[in-house]
Amino acid sequence: MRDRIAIVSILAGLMGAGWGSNLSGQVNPADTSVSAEERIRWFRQDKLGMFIHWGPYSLPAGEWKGQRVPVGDEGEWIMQRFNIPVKEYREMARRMNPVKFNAEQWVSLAKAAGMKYLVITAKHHDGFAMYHSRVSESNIVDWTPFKRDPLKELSEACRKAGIRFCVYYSHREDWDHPDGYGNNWDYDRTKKDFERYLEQKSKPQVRELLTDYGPLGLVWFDRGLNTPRQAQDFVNLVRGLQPRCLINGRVGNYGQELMGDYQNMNDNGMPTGGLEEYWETPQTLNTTWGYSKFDQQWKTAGNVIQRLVEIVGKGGNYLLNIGPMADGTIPPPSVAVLEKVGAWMRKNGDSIYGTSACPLAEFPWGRCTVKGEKVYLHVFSWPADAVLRLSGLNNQVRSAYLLVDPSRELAVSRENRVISVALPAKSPDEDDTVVVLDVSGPPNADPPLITQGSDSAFELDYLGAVTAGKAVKRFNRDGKFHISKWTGPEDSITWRLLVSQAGTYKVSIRYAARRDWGQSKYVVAIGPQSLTGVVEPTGDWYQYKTFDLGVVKIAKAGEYKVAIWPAAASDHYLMYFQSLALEPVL
Ligand code: FHN
Repeated sequence: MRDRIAIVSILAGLMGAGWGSNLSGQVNPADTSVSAEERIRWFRQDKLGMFIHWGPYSLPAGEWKGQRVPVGDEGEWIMQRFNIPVKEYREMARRMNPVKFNAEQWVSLAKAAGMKYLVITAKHHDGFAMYHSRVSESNIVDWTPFKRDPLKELSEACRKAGIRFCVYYSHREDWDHPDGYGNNWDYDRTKKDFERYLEQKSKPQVRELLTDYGPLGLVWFDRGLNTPRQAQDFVNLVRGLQPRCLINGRVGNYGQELMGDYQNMNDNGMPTGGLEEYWETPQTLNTTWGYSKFDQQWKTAGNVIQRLVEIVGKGGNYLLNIGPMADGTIPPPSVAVLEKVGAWMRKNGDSIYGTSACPLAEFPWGRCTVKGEKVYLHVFSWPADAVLRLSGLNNQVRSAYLLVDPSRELAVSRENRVISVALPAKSPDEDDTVVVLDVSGPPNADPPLITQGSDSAFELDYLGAVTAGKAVKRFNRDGKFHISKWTGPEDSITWRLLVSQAGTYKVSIRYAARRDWGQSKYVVAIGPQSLTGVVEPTGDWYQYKTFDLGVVKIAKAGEYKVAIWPAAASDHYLMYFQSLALEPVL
């Protein structure tokens, strides 16, 4: 389908990026008592959290009646993998007696590793509550000889240590409750009343957690719900009882608009770069979340440090998981890795906490983070000639030094656009040595100059784009990235293009637009020329389609600016923009 073409003038207002989330892509309603920005402040500062998967599944530890959960698969899914009947699973859970559990030790390990928040499985998919629930007898206090409430003890230890206490809650999946999602081996799927499960167990348990454990940093929901309305109920429940408590992105359905306070990457996921909304990636220290006696595929401290830097350098948070054993022991290899990470964090934490995404492109030798007037260069591979080179930074460099040795200044020179820093001959830290550049003003860089591909075409997507106004680069929870939240002419996306081949180019745009977003007009400006498109609905949520926009003539080679913006203000997003293609017409 061909969109309407018209010549219009170019306009692209620049304003600060906007944040927030809502259910439908309609413009956000006014916030309630605590603003979204206020709520998420600690999360932006803290960057690193401890995730803990702990429940009755830690007892079989990856083995059930001689059958093994293969290494690489998830030990906490053992009940579902071997279709263990609820009755048998509950009998097994009776033996859970974590006499070695020591809340203060767990919390002090998190603290020593530089972690600032702790998220523990209050109930995983097996339906067993690791706290004293009055809603279901299937809980560690009433069902096991342990009789203690580990969440109570952990919440108190966290408070004492200044760590934010948070809970994971599996709100959809529940293999114990007859109406919960997922157990179709004990219960007939066709007879299930999922709403009844939500009302009888899921919501009352979330209410207990929000009522009995003091202020929670966040409730970490998992695997989404079936409808936006169901998810909104959980959002309202949390907001009503603890307005300061964060809600992660998985509260809502995966294929739908974000409803929580921030996005979660897929498990162990990593964006290519440059997201402009808050996000967090959960990752586990080996390959299972819950303890498995077979899984010895431990990440090294170096892996964890570099991963942390990469995530923080792209603007995200890192939630790193451990799977304690059934008796409450944290596997010694996890302890060893976390202690090493902690040793690095004690020396280099300034380059992580409170930093934001690096405005520069990725370097072959490492990554960067920024804070105030400082650029932290994280060197993973020490240059053979001991000279660190970087380009693209517009600021003047006042001084450079190693974060671990601020008294010794490093020589800096600049030739054309390349800054060189003279390093010591040997790397002081093989995992990551941090070089600090003290710069004039907030660090800034030119947007990347996009060059033509081998077929002479341009594919312009979120990566090289510069957003302005409310337009935001986002993760769509289906594993793809797009730009949205733009509603008016002041919200724009721009790119810098280096055209080496003059000629005629066919222009096409790829986006998703909800059914009620049709008829909105938008402008695509390519140098001095522009085209106007009319949004065509593509279906519900993230069904991306490509539309031809027409052709433009580029008379001579050179640098051009390409921009897109909504032609008029509206009360909904323009589209979920994915890419703009320019293909030469031969
Ligand atoms: O199914 C779970 C899995 O067991 C684990 O809890 C992870 C952690 O992010 N979340 C789910 C899968 O995405």
